[in-house]
Amino acid sequence: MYRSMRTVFLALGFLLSLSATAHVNSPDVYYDGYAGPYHLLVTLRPPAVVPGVAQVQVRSVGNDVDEVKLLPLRIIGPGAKMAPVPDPAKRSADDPQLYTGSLWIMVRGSWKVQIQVTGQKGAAQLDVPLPAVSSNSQPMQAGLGILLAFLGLALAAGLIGIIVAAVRDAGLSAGETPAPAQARRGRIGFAIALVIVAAAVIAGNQWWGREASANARLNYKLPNMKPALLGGHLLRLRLDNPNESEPTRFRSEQPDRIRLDDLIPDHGHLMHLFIVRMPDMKAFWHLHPDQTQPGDFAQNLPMMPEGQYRLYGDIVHHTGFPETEVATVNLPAITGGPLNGDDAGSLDLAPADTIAQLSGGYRMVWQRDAQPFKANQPYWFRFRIEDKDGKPAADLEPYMGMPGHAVFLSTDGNIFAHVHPAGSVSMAAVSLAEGRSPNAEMESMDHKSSSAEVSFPYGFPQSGEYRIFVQIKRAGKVETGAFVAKAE
Ligand SMILES: [Cu+2]
Repeated sequence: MYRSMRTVFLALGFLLSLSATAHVNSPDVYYDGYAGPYHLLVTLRPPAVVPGVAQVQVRSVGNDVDEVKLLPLRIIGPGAKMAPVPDPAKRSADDPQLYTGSLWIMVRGSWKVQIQVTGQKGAAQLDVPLPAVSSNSQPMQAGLGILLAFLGLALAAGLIGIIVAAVRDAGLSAGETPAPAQARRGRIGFAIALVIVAAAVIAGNQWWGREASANARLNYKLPNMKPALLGGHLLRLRLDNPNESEPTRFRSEQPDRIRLDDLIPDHGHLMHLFIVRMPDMKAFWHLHPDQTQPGDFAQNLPMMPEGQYRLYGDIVHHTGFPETEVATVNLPAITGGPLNGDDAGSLDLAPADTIAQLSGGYRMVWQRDAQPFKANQPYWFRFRIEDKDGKPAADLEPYMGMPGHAVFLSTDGNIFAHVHPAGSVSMAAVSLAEGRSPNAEMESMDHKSSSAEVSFPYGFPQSGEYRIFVQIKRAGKVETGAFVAKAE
């Protein structure tokens, strides 16, 4: 029987109750950057519901900052230039290098927080991207609901009472009892007032219900891409766009979906695809599929053992809004071809506590202390590359314009973050936030790595077990180290 090409549609089942953009279930932004001469470590916690309040924490690495002000702005478009008055951040009483503040984010989408610093070396600023979505709807607390219902009932009864008194008693002098005609007018007034008040309450309830369901529809849903295997080694990915784009003025109108024809490259590629074998997480690849048409990507797979794999596809929209498209697939053994370009990975990674073996006797050493990690705390994850004699590696090269790339992944696969030395934000969004072209970040980057150490700012969003995959480039080859981590 002749079969030119066999298409196997793969089963996928990837349902998550939680969701977040730009990574999976890891919405907070950790950023290591410079406002002019001032070195800052920034943590942004977007609100769970938009409109809502974002929490901002700015830590000055040096001792030279006097004042920090915060300003939320859209990344692109007219809103990017319409600056409201910045809010001063509060300096911590116990830690003078720590500044905190909160900002109202009124609309979902691609934001940045402008951090204005004044200090001993003058004034400077840093723009940090902040993607904001509603990830859930807060139901009203039962106690508050009962209280408000009771108060509402009292208001309605009071209104009816006032109307009855007005039509029945207004013409009477004090102590006089209403005549039968007035009492009848009172009863008619009562009936009419009851109908009007009841109609107002029912209409109000329906209006509120429509608003609430419109809000629930605006909750961010994690996009599930659809994978298919063609010809035994070509992975085709059809992206999913389950979310609406900008909020429409009238929510009952049919809203637009987030577009997929507006993707911009992030550190050189339209998609960064991470493939991790489950549940052992010993096989890991960082690949860069080609876009065949808007919303469709294709990737030639390397040699892969049969098994279940989790896929995480990072993309960035023209607004700087990042998303991670996810899928779970069962793949047969794939003969595959050699990796090329920036594609890299390994099919047999033993996870290390602190020392990961690289090729040629080199090692990647995690510079961690014995302290356990606490969830939602910013940390610097530092890794030193050393040669077989334990001396710092002298031949590190940039990999896609950066000293290193890291993936933080919970062992159940439900928390994923793709992090760089500058932090957990999309590098394309950083360039846009600074008013430059999306790939300016790469071009401006220092193309020699002078240090044998690479560091990543990040915080675990929840307690649990994690794997950290760290990729560096040395002697023309990308190497991956895998580490186990636990957050409390
Ligand atoms: Cu990367």
